[in-house]
Amino acid sequence: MGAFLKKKIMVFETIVALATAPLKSALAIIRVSGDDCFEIVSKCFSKDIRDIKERTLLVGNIVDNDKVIDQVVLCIYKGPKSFTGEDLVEIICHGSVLIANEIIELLIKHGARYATNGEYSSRAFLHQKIDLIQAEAINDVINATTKEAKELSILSLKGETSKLILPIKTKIADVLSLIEVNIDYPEYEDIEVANKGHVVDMVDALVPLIDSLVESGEKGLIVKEGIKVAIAGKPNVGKSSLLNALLGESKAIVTDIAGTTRDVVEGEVNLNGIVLHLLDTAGIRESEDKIEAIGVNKSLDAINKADLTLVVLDSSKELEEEDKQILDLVKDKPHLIIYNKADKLNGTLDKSKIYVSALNNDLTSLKNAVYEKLGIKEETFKTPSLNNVRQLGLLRHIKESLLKAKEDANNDLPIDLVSVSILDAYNTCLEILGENNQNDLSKEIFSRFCVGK
Ligand SMILES: Nc1nc2c(ncn2[C@@H]2O[C@H](COP(=O)(O)OP(=O)(O)OP(=O)(O)O)[C@@H](O)[C@H]2O)c(=O)[nH]1
Ligand SMILES: [Mg+2]
Repeated sequence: MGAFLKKKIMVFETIVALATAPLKSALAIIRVSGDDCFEIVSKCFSKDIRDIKERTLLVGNIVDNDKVIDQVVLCIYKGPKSFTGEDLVEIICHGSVLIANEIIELLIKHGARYATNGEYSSRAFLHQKIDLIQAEAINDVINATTKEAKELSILSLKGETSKLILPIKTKIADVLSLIEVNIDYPEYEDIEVANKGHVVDMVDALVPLIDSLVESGEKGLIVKEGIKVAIAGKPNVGKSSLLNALLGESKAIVTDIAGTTRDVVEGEVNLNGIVLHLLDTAGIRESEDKIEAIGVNKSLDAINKADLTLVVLDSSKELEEEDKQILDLVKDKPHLIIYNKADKLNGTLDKSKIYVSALNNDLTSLKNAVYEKLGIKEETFKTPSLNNVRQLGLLRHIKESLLKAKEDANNDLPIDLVSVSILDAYNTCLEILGENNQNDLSKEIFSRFCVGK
């Protein structure tokens, strides 16, 4: 009865979508997955695949009644041994958009429906083929714009990232199980009494671990998504020249007239694996000119939105009041001070300052400084990390819950009340992985103690 009900409730409609880009190419792949996959494909294929039990490749024709639409290869995966965990067929057809659309329409006519975004991955997650971190990683692999971001996402896809949360989950479960067993089975005298020390020790051990995971996650996020960098300064210091030099193309207009740039000019550059989303801004100064004043406001806005601001100064001139005002504006935000026009200087340069020459394309010290500022090292690219906003937010939540539990324990609250925050931290660990928390803790308890043997 139970299995019957489950089957009735969990109906997985058969979905279809083009897995490759909708462009003219040698081949295209159409994916079909779901409860009636083999049934539906059989209605449009020259062979009956309904009884296939093993992974198989078949050559044949896609047919609409007597009309042959294309000669194709079917990759047939019998669930649960498939990406989605369901019966799945990949139809490899000729790479014409017309043919692919015709096949998809035919499958829809026979009962499939077009898949929504990410539905194959969500099916894989629902059938526990992958956890939530791996599902998110699929998207990251597809969207990666640098080799480094792709490699980092592959680590998550392989499950390396999911492993990071396990020691935390286990340590929390140890203490939580002890508390639960104390409360639920007071008659078991040989079980250690859960006390404040257990909680404090656990929290003290886990907080540094969580802090380091947050730190590496934030760096991973930078590798994956890059950072927004505003180039700011007073007029004529060489901001647009710097943008152009970093991009390796003449994107922004450069003249010797102060106030050349009005709108924000954007560009993207891959700096040894980190994507910098650059925003060249209008020179900041008081201006009576209406258009320039609007440009200056946009500059201030760009500085506010940026993850890092490069404040550009003209190293061949004395610092002026306008430079000081801009430096004051960014003093509490991440910034680097860049001394441009170094080609005009004679004599030795101050090693503690970042000198560049946008004119001569001499930017090495700037590139190194950006790397140093972000704390990115070679190993960042190879270290698995919980590196998306959802995962980082949940990690921070675990820390807060644990600190609350420690505070409650130190205030000598009864242990069952202290356990409320610990349970919250535990459930948040499960949430990171997308696990169902219904029976998880009782499994933990039974696996740790001999209760109910
Ligand atoms: N010698 C030298 N001249 C430079 C350098 N960088 C820029 N310049 C010159 O400085 C002048 C101003 O350059 P821009 O890049 O337009 O300066 P900007 O800061 O964007 O100016 P606004 O858009 O007006 O705010 C131009 O004549 C550039 O050729 C440099 O590194 N060395
Ligand atoms: Mg400019």
